[in-house]
Amino acid sequence: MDRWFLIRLVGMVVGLCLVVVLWRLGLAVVFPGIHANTAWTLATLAGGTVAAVSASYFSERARSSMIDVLRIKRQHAVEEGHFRLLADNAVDVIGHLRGKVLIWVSPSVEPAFGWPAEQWIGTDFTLRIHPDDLDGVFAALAEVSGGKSARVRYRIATASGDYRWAESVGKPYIDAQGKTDGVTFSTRVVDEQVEAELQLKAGKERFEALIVNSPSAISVRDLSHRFTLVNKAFCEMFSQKSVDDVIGRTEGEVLPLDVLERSQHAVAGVLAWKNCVEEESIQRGPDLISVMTQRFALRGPAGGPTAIVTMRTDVTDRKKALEIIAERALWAELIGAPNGSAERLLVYSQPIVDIATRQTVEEELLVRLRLVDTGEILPPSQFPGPCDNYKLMPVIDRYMVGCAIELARSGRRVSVNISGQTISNAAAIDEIVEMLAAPGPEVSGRIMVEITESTALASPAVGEGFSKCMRDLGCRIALDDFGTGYGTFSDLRRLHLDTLKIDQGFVRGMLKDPDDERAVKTLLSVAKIYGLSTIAEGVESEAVLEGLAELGVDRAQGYLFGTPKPIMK
Ligand code: G
Ligand code: MN
Repeated sequence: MDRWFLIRLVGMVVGLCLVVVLWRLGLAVVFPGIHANTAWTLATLAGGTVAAVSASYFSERARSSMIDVLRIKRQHAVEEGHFRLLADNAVDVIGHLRGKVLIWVSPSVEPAFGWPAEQWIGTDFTLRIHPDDLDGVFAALAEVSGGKSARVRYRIATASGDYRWAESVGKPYIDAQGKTDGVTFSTRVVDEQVEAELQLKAGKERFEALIVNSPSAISVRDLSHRFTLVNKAFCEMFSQKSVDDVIGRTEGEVLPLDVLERSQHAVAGVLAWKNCVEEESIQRGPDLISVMTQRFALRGPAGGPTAIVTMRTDVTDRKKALEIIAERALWAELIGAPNGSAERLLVYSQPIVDIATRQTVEEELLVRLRLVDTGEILPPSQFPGPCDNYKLMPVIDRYMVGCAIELARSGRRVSVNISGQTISNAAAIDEIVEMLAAPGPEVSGRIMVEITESTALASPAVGEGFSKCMRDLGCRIALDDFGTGYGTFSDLRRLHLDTLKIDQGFVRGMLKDPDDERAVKTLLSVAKIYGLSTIAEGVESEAVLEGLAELGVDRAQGYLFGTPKPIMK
């Protein structure tokens, strides 16, 4: 029995008495002659009736308010059931935090982090958070205590000893009385999302590193012609101070006029999905460079263009290389190399005379190039193409060795020059060795191979190997232009030489210049020490020949005996 019921009961008794007394007084006033007993009886009857009517009225009201209470209670029960159902089956972890202590958490905490809910409830939640993430969580909690809702991403320790990424949304918990009581939160595991985001970030970083370090000039501009991204190579190509300096400016403010015009023209094509690759010439500092320019549009999800990417690659060197290849092919054709006919290469020869007998004992084969157009005949020093740039000397030397073999077969003693390019080309040497080996030692014994001092000693091992190879084949080896290089005598010893050819620079002036004479004498003494025969080159006068005879030089070559002439077969 509650208090309200007692109060209501007392109220009703007092009310009934009051009503009866009022009726009694009322009857006495209306009917002054009424008998007292009759008046009390009537008053009691009337009061009873009022009491009955009001009691029935009030009990009806009480009943309906009772129904309301029951209805609300039932509704609460349903709602609570719903809530339990949700809480028990939620994928997200939901909970209630008071201060740092977890006062309730949904059972879904167990599949998410590994311990059953009971082991979470009543514990300090912050102890389970990765130390590096605590600041973020506290900041979020502070925001919630300020009445707002907050979202935070952090790592939670799991029963298996590692951490999982979680994302929580929290808001103040308002109780039935409207008071704030801690924080309610909903948490979901976002490991996969975090992993994907990290990968995306790493991918983005790699992409940016590629752009920054690319040797191509890369620029991205938006649809209002403003640069949103450029790299260092771009700044270098267009003489801009820095990347930051360019970003935000328009193409018109950065690019030279001619480049700008081409860009504007090309963009129309890019937007129309055209494949845009073109060659540009760009003034870069004092140089005009060749650039290959590629452009494409970046497009949004619906396919509309959002930006234009331009990549410019400096292909000047590549272009030069291609030009060299083309020119080499032209020269190769000029000397007749491709079909082996070599009709433009001429073979000249110059006699080499024994000083004692004045007899021609052998001849040096000298190559000449006849220019088909003009008929001009050039010595090797004027073959700029094949000799210097285009590495065609092996082709020429092979041809000359072929001629030497042919002449040697017919009994002539010949001397043939082999260039440095050929000696350092293993394939060319293999071919020459094969050629010289074929006719046998009788023929190769009539052939002398000339290599210059600088060629032979450029790579001593290669020179040594080559000279040994030639000697094994039965050829003799002469060191050409002797005295012009910087080889030491011991270097020379390793070269398996037979003959030293004293350079014409010393011979021609030896009667006038005592230095030249001394040089000739020195070179001769070297030859004597090593037991090598000698040939003096560039002998143009009788007087020089006499001088050489006195010094004891073995053979001589020069205009005195004849200029180089086409070989007579
Ligand atoms: O380095 P080598 O000996 O291979 O050089 C021979 C070159 O010297 C030939 O091209 C030839 O034309 C040139 N030559 C040959 N004899 C003489 C000469 O007596 N005087 C001059 N000035 N040049 C000569
Ligand atoms: Mn020579």
